[in-house]
Amino acid sequence: MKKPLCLQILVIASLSFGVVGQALGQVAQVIGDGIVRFDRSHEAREVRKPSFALVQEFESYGDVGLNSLTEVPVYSTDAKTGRTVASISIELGTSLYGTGECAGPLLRNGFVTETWNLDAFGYGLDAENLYTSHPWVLAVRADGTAFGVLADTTYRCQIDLRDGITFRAEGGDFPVIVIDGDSPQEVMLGLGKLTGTIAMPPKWAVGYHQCRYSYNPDSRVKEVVQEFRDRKLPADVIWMDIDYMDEYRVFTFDKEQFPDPKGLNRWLDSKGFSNVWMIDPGVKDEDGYFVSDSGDEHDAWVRDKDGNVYNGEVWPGVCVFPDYLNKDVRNWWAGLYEDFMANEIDGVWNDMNEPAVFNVETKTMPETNVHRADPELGGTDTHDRYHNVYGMQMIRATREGVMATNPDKRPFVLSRANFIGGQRYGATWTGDNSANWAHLDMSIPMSLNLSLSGQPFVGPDIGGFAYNGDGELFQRWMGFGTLFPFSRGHTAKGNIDKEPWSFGAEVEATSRRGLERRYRLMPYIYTLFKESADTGMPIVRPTFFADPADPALRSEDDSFLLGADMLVVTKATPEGDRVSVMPGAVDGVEWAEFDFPDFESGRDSKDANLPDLFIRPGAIIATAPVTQYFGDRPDSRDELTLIVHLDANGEAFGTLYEDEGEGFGYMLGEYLVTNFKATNKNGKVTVEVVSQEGKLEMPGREIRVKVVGS
Ligand code: NBV
Repeated sequence: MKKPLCLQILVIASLSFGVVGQALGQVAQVIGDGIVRFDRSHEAREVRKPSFALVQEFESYGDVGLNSLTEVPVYSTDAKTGRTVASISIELGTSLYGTGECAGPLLRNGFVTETWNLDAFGYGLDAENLYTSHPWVLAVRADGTAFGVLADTTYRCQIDLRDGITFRAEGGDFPVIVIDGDSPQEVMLGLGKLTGTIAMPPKWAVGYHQCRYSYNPDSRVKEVVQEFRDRKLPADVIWMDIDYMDEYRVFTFDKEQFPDPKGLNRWLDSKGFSNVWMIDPGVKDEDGYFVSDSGDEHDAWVRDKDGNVYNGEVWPGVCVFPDYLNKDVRNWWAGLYEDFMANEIDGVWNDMNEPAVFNVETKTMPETNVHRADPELGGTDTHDRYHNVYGMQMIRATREGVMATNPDKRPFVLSRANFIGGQRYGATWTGDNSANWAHLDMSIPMSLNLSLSGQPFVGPDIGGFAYNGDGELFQRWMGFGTLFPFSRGHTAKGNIDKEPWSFGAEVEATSRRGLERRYRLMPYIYTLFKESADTGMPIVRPTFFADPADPALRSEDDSFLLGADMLVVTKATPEGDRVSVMPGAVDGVEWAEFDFPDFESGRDSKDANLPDLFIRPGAIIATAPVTQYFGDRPDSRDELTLIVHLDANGEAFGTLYEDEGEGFGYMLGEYLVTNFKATNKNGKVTVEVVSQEGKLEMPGREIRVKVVGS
């Protein structure tokens, strides 16, 4: 349903910002179903810069008259700053979301953010820009219909939501793309088509990850891993932070502390642990160091405005920075992963790629530095244009390198900096947060708004990176952090230990239950990853997705939806006393609470530090027995427990996606999609398989059914 014509001309707020040259010369072309691209003028369209956000060049289906469109940006120029301004007014009752990685609450009306990737250690609630850039706003109208607006520019861009939606960007005119939809979900599907989706990760990456800055030497890594197994705390991944390197030289190993990385990785593998190792962009500028030397040979470095190789200080001291905007440089960088990955490395963590530079006020390289970008990316130009995509192009190259080395494995790359569309190359996390209640609280909306900006593979440092915090905070954070798409505990150097057992038996028990919940829900969560990879739908979604027309849900951000069928109600205050707004009943049937019996005792047990879980009326959620890691029990696919909550018609439906969890066989049909239907016939609930698709064999499995809510 498209809304009636409402041309929003002469946007109110603009006047107070000293607008000149305001004109309605903009042109529009349809580039997809419900997707329109606007340019400021015919001339602006002619010189439009290549897009980094879009997954491909979108052919226009033809020009469209502005009169036939619902949402039309009005362009102007800010007299003071010279920035190009594009504004869209909003109807009363419209709620605004997205804007990427932003501190503060879920609902963004009234906030200003700026796209400028920044190393923001210890950021606060009022931070205007953080590590990633997403010039994108999702607008949900009062009636639950929605639209999304993308300012397709890589330059520094202010997103001002104080009065409607206004983008103010440096670097000249930029296109604005509007996606119109019947619902916010439909807009998210449009964003997925436009900017691409995540690739299916290896299943181990969907498990729990344990990190700290740093686990060193290698004996400490082993100790931590052994504790997880001895204490039966499910986990899949251990991370090697920067201290494994030889004096922070990337692609090297400290000979004393990590003398045998391959041996370590093999040992980890024997314990069912996958490994992720860090690589930063800053390369120590040093003759005789192979990365520095071969980068010199490849003329790989970003240059300053005078044409000299740019030097900036980071961990190893004076560094040079690869120019990832250039294809030859990306290929060279990708090639460095061959020997590195040969140490049986599973995943790569690209940190500091805003890029972060020490000892300068801006915390990054000068905007006048020069990138020799590929012609298709826009050609040679200054850093102000390419700053926000530097990290994105780094992980693009990393991913290519990892894939070239291990062509039969699914790559896993985590990046701190990124740009909208960068979900195609890697996952992200919310950077250096702090161990306090404000950050615990904020980690929910931050993950949700990133999800609503096209990046579904996301989560915070569980437990908080900066500072210690205490057991209470840690256990509450583990309680819901184990239900985020990217689930990783992490902490900074010098802090106390923050493993699940570090705060005593009670915190360990809560953490274990949280982890066991994640592994029990793995069939459901993995199915959500597949849905996201196929369509762009977020994995965690705001609660208002349950009923986008319900105004009471619009600012609810203590709870979140995991997929469409499950609601997670957290306790985000120390007292656990804030009451979440629940989605209303569906045709008279309420969402039903459910839980899993305690793994050890088999008894139902309620843990006040864990979030409450609810299932949607009419849904079936597939769950599995607890495993300690992916591949722990290859036969565990054989047992399923279907949690069923019947709707008003006495029916429920659910989907389960399964594949090998690794490799690309699934692309050739080696998968199994099973659609279940539950029916209540005279008080007896029967579940049947209504359809199946894919070549993978259905195990002769035992399926248990647990009906809840009645
Ligand atoms: O590599 C060390 C840390 C890392 O643990 C953290 O997660 C990153 O966000 N890194 C930043 C550099 C130093 C931060 C103080």
